[in-house]
Amino acid sequence: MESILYIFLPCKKVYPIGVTYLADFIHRRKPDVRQRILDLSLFPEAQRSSAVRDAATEFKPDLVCFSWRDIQIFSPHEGDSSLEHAFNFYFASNPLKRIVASFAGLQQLYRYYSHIRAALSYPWLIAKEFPKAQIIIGGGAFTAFADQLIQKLPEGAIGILGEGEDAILKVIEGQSLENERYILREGKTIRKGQQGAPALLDALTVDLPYLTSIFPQYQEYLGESIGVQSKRGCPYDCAFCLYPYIEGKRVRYRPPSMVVKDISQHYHQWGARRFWFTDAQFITGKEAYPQCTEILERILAEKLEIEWSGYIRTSLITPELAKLMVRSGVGDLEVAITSGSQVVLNNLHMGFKLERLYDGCRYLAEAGFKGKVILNYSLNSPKETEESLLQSVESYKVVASILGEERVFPLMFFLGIQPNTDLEQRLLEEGYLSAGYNPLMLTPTSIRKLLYNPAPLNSFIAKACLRAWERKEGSRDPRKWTGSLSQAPKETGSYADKNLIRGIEGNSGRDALLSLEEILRSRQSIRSAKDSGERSVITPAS
Ligand code: B12
Ligand code: SF4
Repeated sequence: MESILYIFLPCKKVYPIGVTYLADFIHRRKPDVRQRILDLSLFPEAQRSSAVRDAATEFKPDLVCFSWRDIQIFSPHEGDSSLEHAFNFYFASNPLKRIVASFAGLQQLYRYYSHIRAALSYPWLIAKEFPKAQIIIGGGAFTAFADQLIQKLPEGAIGILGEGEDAILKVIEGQSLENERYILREGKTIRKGQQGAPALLDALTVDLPYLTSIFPQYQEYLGESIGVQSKRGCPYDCAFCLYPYIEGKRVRYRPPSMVVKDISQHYHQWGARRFWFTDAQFITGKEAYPQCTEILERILAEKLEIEWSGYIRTSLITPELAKLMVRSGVGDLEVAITSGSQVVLNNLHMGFKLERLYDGCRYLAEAGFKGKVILNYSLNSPKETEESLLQSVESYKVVASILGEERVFPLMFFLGIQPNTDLEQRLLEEGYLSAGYNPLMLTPTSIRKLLYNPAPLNSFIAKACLRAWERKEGSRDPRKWTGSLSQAPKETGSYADKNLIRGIEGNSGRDALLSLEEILRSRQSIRSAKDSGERSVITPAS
């Protein structure tokens, strides 16, 4: 095979790092293979089919590699209006609000299904109009929903779960895919392969001038946050998380020199100043300290004045790392505290102690950290009680007292049930989910289940959230979110994960926690008044 066209399927604009790594990898091994990257997100919806057709006609690819990053639109967090509509629909006491929410929900469902239908139409277009081209498809969303999506793709399209470098190379060389995580549909039969040894990342580095030449749309990302991967894999077992399924549990490191070379090339050649370590987890454990330390030291040594961020286990931050993080330009951070109750955390196999998380925040504060922190809470996780909810409110207060209230933004991020996670397995066993359910099939009943917020605590958690969101309606928090995560610093609302910005600007998570505390305290005092009433009735007789 002599030519590959990579098509990044449309999603909210985000640097298509996966396809850039794939193209780079192939170029190093097969420099004669012609390659081109097409990012469909950058086209208006109506022009996407012609963009695919034109690129395929002009480029004449032997292989078309589709990269499907996101599907999720019913996000379980308050940065996304779909959660608010869903909560209004299920829990609002005002019937008018329920009706309005049901219309908004229908619109969202329509958008959700059209998004999937449109994304599927591009592989079908290639299959019909360019039948000689082999189709391969991969990416985060494809990996998450491979079993469902393969049924909807043209027969013969090869699906790859997780990393794609070796698989694409094998397809080009005509080698067997038996040792890769492939999925293939032949009529009604599905065939799957299992990955042998995952690729080592010791030679992975990006040749930016080459990339620039095959990705003419790169200019759209000048000034945006650029993704850089420093390792693959996560050894933890957090029950709701799909990342170890996607990347594997074994951590594979890229040499720090190569990671920083990537950053430095983007810095000098594209003028990039904001970076996101796309690792499932930047600090995967104590074993990762040498690599993380060297990356940050090299950023400093090369005088790269950047702002960076990523998913970071605050519980693993040491005083030394905190200093290096701050000096090398760490920006705003998103910290998944999940719950303020150690019992809930242990039940989710989170693998960290709250005290260590607080220590990490303390070290950051001592090192002069000036960024903001989004503190993600997954209220109503399994084993949640009224008491543990109050502990979550307390934990926010602890973090706010360490870092300063003006820096800490709690965000309600309910557990979303994803396929191939431990949580999904548990809920199937408990009968909460029924075997054979389709995670892509959204109905009012399934949405209610997949945004995990079960009875009996659900209604007053929802009440607290709705109360907070209503209060904030139309209001905007004066504090701007401008850290490293922002994609366009001049605008507001430009956090790299633009979906979260709503929650930050309104700081409504704080209100939701405080409302929850109010509701819980009043329930407690009603209960104790009732108890003492009962006791005073009993006492005279006894
Ligand atoms: C880092 C990250 C982010 C960062 C991105 C920062 C940045 N500037 O890049 C932030 C925090 C902004 C983010 C946001 C969101 N994310 Co995110 N994110 C990730 C994460 C952890 C890594 C993605 C990544 O860049 N990896 C590194 C690159 C090199 O890998 P890659 O792109 O996946 O490509 C590799 C493979 O997928 C494969 N591959 C890719 N394409 C192709 C094509 C072919 C043909 C082949 C063979 C292989 C192949 O090979 C590549 C190289 O090995 C993944 C989870 C994970 N561990 O993968 C979730 C993930 C991709 N995100 C996800 C989602 C849903 C989102 C959000 C929509 C969440 C939300 N609702 O708010 C938002 C919005 C994203 C957007 N479009 O704006 C989901 C997607 C699955 C789904 N349910 O649809 C994932 C899988 C997490 C999850 N929930 O399980 N995200
Ligand atoms: S939540 Fe983070 S630490 Fe836990 S398994 Fe997922 S990536 Fe790893």
